[in-house]
Amino acid sequence: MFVIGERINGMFDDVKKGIENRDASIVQQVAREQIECGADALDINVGTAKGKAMENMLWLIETVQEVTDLPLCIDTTKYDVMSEALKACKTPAIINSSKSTEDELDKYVPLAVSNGASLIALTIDKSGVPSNADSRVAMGATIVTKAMEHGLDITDLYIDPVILPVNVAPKQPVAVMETLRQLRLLSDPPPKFILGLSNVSQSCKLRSLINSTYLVMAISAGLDGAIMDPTDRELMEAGITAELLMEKQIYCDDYIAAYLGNR
Ligand code: THG
Repeated sequence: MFVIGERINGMFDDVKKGIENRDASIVQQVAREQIECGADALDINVGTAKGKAMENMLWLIETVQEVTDLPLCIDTTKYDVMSEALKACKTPAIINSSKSTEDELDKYVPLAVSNGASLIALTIDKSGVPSNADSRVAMGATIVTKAMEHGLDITDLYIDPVILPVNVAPKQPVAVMETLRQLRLLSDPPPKFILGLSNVSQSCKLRSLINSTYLVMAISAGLDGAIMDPTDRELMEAGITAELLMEKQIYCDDYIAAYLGNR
């Protein structure tokens, strides 16, 4: 399971304050916690913090890189911010993200190639997130085609079929799983599949339960990883156990410790 820690996001009050006050210790503490709990990469998103997005992003990257050399997953919709952020990353980064319109893919795939970065491409086009699996699968095909056309190694490509909150979009969790099942068969080797997992439970009660149940279901449909909260211990353990049962790990009594120790 590829775990991208979601917590360095200005959407969270502590990180937002950290960015606005240029308080490195808050941000670095959140980074360390996620790494100790098993994050493989860290999402970096300035959210709605006051100030210029470019300056906030470059400060966040510099601050986080003082405590880790894990890959950073640069989460911005602004191309100029993305482009500068990639130059600031010491470890090959993950671009989060491109939509699947041809004009966006024609910009972001070459940006990934020239920076040695990986790319997350969303199944979103001009009309937004599709309501069904078929449109998502069609966009997935466009993404894979564009990656090949511009010479991006398929192992550096992540497709995100985009999950929405179950309380307002009840058909989406099933549609996303159907998309995962179909898109896995599209190429050999397949690209990797990830989700912004916590979207599924936004504004719901029992968030952690919904997140971990859906993580397990999505893993069984072919999910490889998620942008998620690694400090939620039960969530991590559910995901690791799902991978054990999908035969991605050999059983031993201490399989959770073995997983966390062997990353
Ligand atoms: N796909 C990709 N990237 C993404 C997303 C995605 N990046 C952002 C987001 N979606 C994933 N990250 C989060 C981070 C936080 C929350 C949801 C998704 C979240 N935050 C609380 C809320 O909104 O209620 C607010 C903070 C708090 O609890 O204080 O749920 O889908 N590629």
